[in-house]
Amino acid sequence: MTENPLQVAAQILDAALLESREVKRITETQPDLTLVDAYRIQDAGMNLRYARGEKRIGLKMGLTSRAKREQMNLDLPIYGVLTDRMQIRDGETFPLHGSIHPKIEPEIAFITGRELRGKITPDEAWAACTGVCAAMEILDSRYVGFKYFSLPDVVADNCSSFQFVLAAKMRDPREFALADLARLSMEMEVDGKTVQSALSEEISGNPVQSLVQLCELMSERGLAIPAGSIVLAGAATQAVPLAPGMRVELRVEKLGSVRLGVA
Ligand code: OOG
Ligand code: MG
Repeated sequence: MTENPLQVAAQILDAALLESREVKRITETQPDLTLVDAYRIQDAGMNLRYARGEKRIGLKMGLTSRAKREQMNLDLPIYGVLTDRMQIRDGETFPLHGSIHPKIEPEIAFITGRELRGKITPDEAWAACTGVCAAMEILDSRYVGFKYFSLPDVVADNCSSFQFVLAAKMRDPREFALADLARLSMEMEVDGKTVQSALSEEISGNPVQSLVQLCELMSERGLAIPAGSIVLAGAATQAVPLAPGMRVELRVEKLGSVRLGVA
């Protein structure tokens, strides 16, 4: 009997997640891995998590800013899945144990009010949102040294997703014109000192454009964004490594702030 290599890869990455340990890049053993098959590994990995009771509650876009594409040396937007167990509440403490080499990054999140499918315009995407807020994503690649240098590797690893935190205060999209979303200053502080800052336009030109791209990427696979999804638009700046005792805060103009402590 031959084992399905995509399923094997999913199991290797899942074991690394469960045991908080690094593994070799999948493309070291499967050098011809395509992006299409990498998403299949991601699906298989998520199925293992759903079988343990995790529920899908959203999606994340990655590599939607120049800063992130340069940091990771990769040049195409990608997407991953968010589950209920990945969510930390605003102001909570991140335990650090259980992670490998976590990094945090400043994001903007949307809540979708209806199913989105196929080619949509930014106006349609924005009209479908029922909430928008400041958010931070904690990444934790399962690969040695948080290095992968290939899109299929990072997609197979659910795009380095680990945890995320949404601002407790969700804003009503009707308070903002679509163009306003591209002009928000974002400042991420560690222990009261600014470590990263950017304008929200760094995210896809306008963070709503990330939602449009997500819809397109998913529809290429025959999928839709379900109503009620949390969608992370991708980081505006490079990610910052987490260390014990840090207090991290992201302030987004007009949206408010979101905080996280590190144990
Ligand atoms: C890939 C995930 C990128 C973002 O916001 O750009 C991402 C990585 O950096 O390992 O989440
Ligand atoms: Mg991110």
